[in-house]
Amino acid sequence: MHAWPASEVPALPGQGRDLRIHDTATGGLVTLDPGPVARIYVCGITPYDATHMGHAATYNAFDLVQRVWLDTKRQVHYVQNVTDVDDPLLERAQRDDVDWVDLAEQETALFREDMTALRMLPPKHYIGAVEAIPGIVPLVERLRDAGAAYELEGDVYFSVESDPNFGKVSGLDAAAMRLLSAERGGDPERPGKKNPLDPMLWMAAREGEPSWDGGSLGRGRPGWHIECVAIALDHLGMGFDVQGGGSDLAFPHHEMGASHAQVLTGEFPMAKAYVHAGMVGLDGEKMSKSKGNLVFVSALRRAGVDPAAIRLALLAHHYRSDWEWTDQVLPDAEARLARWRAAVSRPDGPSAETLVQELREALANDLDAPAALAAVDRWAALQRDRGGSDEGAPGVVSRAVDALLGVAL
Ligand code: 5CA
Ligand code: ZN
Repeated sequence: MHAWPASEVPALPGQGRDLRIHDTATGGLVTLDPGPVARIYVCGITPYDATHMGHAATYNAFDLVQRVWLDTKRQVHYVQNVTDVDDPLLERAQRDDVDWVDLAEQETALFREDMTALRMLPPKHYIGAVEAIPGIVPLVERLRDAGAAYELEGDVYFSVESDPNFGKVSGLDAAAMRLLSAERGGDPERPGKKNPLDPMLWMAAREGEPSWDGGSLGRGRPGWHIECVAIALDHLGMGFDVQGGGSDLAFPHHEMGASHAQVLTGEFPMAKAYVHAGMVGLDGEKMSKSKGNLVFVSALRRAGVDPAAIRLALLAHHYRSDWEWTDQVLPDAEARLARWRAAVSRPDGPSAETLVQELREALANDLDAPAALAAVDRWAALQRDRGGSDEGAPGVVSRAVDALLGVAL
């Protein structure tokens, strides 16, 4: 699958600091020390509806991770999937009486447009679940042959008890896991499972649903967690630096993925840091495709909202906090954008040196984007109130805001 074009990332004078970021698995901050090529996997969309502000906020967080790494003069190897076959997608296609392939293609195309407009850096490998099937089948066979998977009425389940480290990513107790499993795509109530939490690895072909050749598994389609494991291991290998997604992916998705990978490779963890963004809500509820309480990036763009303002609206919230999209978020971001643009549209101004340092420190400190915005606000206020004689400083600020925050002034 093709991704979207990369916007240019200006090189800044000097060098940024190593990223310290919150890791869900250890429950604390870790300083990542990637090699010359940092490796990151971010869970992609299930393309049955348009990109909403919650998705955009999550992808914004992982875009910042990359910008921090690029500023430390590393390269970034970024992989993202598209869950282009799964129950919610098939259900929506049926509800709307459209072909599921067309729906997935349309929504993925719209996602690319949104990501391009928001200046999110593209993954090097953008891989659909369907195209990953030839790599998924052998992994499921290996899990089965290792005794970590079992069959139930033709479906193949992973046995969570085969992994001694099961539970270490999310740190949840069994009762909490069971609740979340039911809410987030699992089937804890299904009779015959060894453990209610066991997730499906391969679903046998169902009447009227798409299916693929699964070798010794028979025809069917892949489970959700093994999809991301197969893609991540294929393109990044074990022990990559960050696996990212929204906090709703910590359990079961990232927990199960780590478990699959542990049994397959004997290693834990699959990612050095499990990084989770908070949930964006609207009217007191998590914004979600199934609830329908959505603010779409594409709708705002169509209404003429500057994508840079949308991006600033996202950046105004710390990636780890849960926050609400209110009527005030966008006007605030637009006003800030206007102040910043006025401040950089002069040939000279206050020195940009401290500001670049503040931006770097803020982002390296668990992606503290609100602190980064506050630093630019201070510089812009100084420029407005007193000006400065540093020739070229506004240009440096403009490039720094672009390189580190993805906002084109
Ligand atoms: N395809 C899977 C991941 S492999 C999936 O979760 N797709 S999704 O379309 O439902 O979500 C895409 C990303 O957006 C995930 O990282 C998810 O955690 C995140 N996300 C979904 N809703 C919100 C929300 N309200 N706030 C913040 N992030 C969200
Ligand atoms: Zn995933």
